[in-house]
Amino acid sequence: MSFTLIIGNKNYSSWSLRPWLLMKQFGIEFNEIRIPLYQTETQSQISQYSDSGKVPVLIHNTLTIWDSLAICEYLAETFPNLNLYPQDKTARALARSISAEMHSGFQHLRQNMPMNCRASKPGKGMTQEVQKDIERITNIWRQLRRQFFQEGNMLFGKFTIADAMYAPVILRFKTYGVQLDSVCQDYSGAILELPAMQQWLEAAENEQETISASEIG
Ligand SMILES: N[C@@H](CCC(=O)N[C@@H](CS)C(=O)NCC(=O)O)C(=O)O
Repeated sequence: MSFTLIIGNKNYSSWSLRPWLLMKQFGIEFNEIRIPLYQTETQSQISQYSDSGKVPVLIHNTLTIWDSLAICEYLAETFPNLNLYPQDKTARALARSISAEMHSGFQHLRQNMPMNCRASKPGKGMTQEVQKDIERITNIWRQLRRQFFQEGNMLFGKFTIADAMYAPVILRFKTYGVQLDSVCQDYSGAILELPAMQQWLEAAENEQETISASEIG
């Protein structure tokens, strides 16, 4: 099987991190093509792979799949034995719900605290609406950690698509110094310690491009 994942800058591309981390965590091998975003040639480069004009894009043999959640779900179906979503149907429904909620929501957080792995801007970007987004996210984490703590240190015990979907938020919380309680801190710490996350952060550190819209504050 041949997979190629097209991603954006590791420092900024929150959507790219999701399938990238998922594939690394489950040992699904892929070729990586990185396209720096918002440069003159970005759109023509992305259009070689997808008409969506956006990354991530996954090429699997002759099939093109775009949009981070669609890619994750496609991989879950392609590797049913790996349990990319929890095996239990009830847990899987929950994992799908929170993944979809992340995919379509939390606009205030996204807008005011753009992912910028290299930066440290404690206190920047906080508004009442952002605070509400953070409260919703941390409530989800607390509830799941209570429910699944015996099975491991990820949201559903073992690493699943849900953790991949929330990984960029953990990087945002780190950059903007969002204060977390001990449960959420432990969960964030466990994600940040994953070798694949460390690898992503190291690569982000070494990138040269900057995107001014993400350098707010
Ligand atoms: N909902 C899409 C969003 C993808 C997206 O917005 N990607 C951004 C980078 S993080 C992008 O490609 N931007 C390039 C552009 O708009 O020119 C997904 O989940 O993949």
